[in-house]
Amino acid sequence: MPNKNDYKLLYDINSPEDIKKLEGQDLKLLCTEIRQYMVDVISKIGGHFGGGLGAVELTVALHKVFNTPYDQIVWDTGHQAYPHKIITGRREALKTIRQFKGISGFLKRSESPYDAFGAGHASTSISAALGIAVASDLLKENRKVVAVIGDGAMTGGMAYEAMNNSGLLKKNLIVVLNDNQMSIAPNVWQISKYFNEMISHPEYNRFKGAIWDLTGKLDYFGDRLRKVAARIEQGLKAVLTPGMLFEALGFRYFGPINGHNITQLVRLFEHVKELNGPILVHVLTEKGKGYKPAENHLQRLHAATPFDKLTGVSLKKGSSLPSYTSVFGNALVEIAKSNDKVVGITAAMPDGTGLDKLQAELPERYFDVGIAEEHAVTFAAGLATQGIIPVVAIYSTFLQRAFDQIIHDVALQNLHVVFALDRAGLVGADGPTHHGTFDLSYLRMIPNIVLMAPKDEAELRDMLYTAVNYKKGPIVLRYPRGNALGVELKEGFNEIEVGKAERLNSGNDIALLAVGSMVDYASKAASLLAQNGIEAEVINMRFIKPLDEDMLIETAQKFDKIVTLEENSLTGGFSSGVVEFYNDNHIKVDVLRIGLPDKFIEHGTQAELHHMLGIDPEGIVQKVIDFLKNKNYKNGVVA
Ligand SMILES: Cc1ncc(C[n+]2csc(CCOP(=O)(O)OP(=O)(O)O)c2C)c(N)n1
Repeated sequence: MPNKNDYKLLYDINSPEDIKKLEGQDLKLLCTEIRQYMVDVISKIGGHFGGGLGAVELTVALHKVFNTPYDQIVWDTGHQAYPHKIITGRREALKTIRQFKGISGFLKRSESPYDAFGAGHASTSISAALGIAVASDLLKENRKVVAVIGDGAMTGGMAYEAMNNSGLLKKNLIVVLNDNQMSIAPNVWQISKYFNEMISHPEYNRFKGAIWDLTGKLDYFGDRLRKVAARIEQGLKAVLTPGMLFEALGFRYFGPINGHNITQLVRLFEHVKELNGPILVHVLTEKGKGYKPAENHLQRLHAATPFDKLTGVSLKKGSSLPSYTSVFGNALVEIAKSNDKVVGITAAMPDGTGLDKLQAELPERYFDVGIAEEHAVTFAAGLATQGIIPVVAIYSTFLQRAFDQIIHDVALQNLHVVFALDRAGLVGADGPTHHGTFDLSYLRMIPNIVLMAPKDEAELRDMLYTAVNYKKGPIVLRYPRGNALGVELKEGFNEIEVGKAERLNSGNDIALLAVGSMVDYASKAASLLAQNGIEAEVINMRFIKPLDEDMLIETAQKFDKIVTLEENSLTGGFSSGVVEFYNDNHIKVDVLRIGLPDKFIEHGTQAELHHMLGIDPEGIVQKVIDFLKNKNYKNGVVA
């Protein structure tokens, strides 16, 4: 952890007010110390890293020039905001970032008045900032509003919807494009190619000297920019700089600017702060800047587990268990090799979803569409109309973006699209913006959809195979973040009968009907209950839709009390389906629903959260014992 004596300035910076007094070399030193502090802390506890390192000067310059928190900075996605947290009163709290009861890894309005808008999912900043700018106008305030958006987030369509609207409304809004040419993986943003072509254009190059003076080499900002700006006004800029696209959308374009030159950034922001209308400042930065191991890392240490400060090498011991993600990625490659109709689609998460394996083995059947989940789904629907079998691999939380596309473009036309939802359930340190706790609810209500969850990695393989061969319509499998159970993986695949549950062990006192990750917990709970003399029957329901109705009827005939278990919101999820079925068929049975309450759940490790919510084996045992004693329950909690 950091030693205060190693720092000259940082420990005197307790709010942006303290930065306003700094100039020249002190600002540079502060930037160096912020990086040093990030390395000191994040090497110990892990966290998002590369994006923040690249945004240090940008962050310091914005807080120096703008009157935050009255003026509002809206960060996109939020993983790059660690420097912002450090200089807005959360230097010490950074040591708790992403930990249970610690500060959030993203922006959070309830955490600080400096967090103008919550973030976690990408491409929201311009829309939110425009809303704030319009409100400022309506309320006759004179706030400055700045959105900071990465080039990765610029692959999300919402950014363009917001820019189009900004051009129309002509409010005072500054968008800073933080362009490091990286998403998590190398970015697929086509416009950056256009920038590069423009920058290497001979006409542009003739003026490059002047622009370069402004952006990199000379530490002043003044007449020269005004001269360039004058040219812009004369309409020449469109052919001389890469800003044409933004100009067409109604923005005045400034850039490209060297995003690591603090002096120039400060001067530029002081200048554009006084201008009216939508402004776009294009800042070139380097992800991982200032920390060699991050600069050299393939993904610029976008997110890191604790690591050795000198080498950047992770200190996390590799697990002997495979992750669900890697089992999925390998299975998809195997299946795709034997079925040439199968393709994989990711929305900017090749490694996170395991699709990097398909990319390596069958690149022509791999598609990274950018941070564009809505497009990914409708793109898949188009493919499916032609008999291609798209496997759309998206985290549960990010698929929320594509709700209408799933209904309107896929399910309504009953197209055979396979959805592989990674990170379903509680994801841990990323917290409420990233928990995948709603998919069973938001998918179960959609006609034509088959919805399933494997109990372990062997079943995941078979479910993927089943889904690819299903052909009758949309089919979804959802599986958790993290390590699988370590069960044996046999060669080849078995098709699972759609809508068929599996009884794992018989018992006489109570039935535990579980889906996905909760099947293992239910089995463990059953063993613990056995030690208390309670015989629990455990059923792996496998399908949330269609439910195995025969199994539900049989179970209700055998037991007075039934427990459902799911790692999803109890509102509208698996248990809702079970209760609806019993109610609609006039079957009287007492059902205890164990799952997630109707609220947003904070961050912490998965184990800490499971324990807090009483959905780990011990918590389940307690609930079952209370249930058998006829205690009243409400939403899985004793009333
Ligand atoms: C809707 C959505 N999809 C996927 C992600 C996962 N994700 C987090 S950061 C990131 C890359 C963002 O790249 P960029 O905006 O350029 O920021 P940088 O990390 O380069 O600073 C992605 C894909 C997300 N946060 N939101």
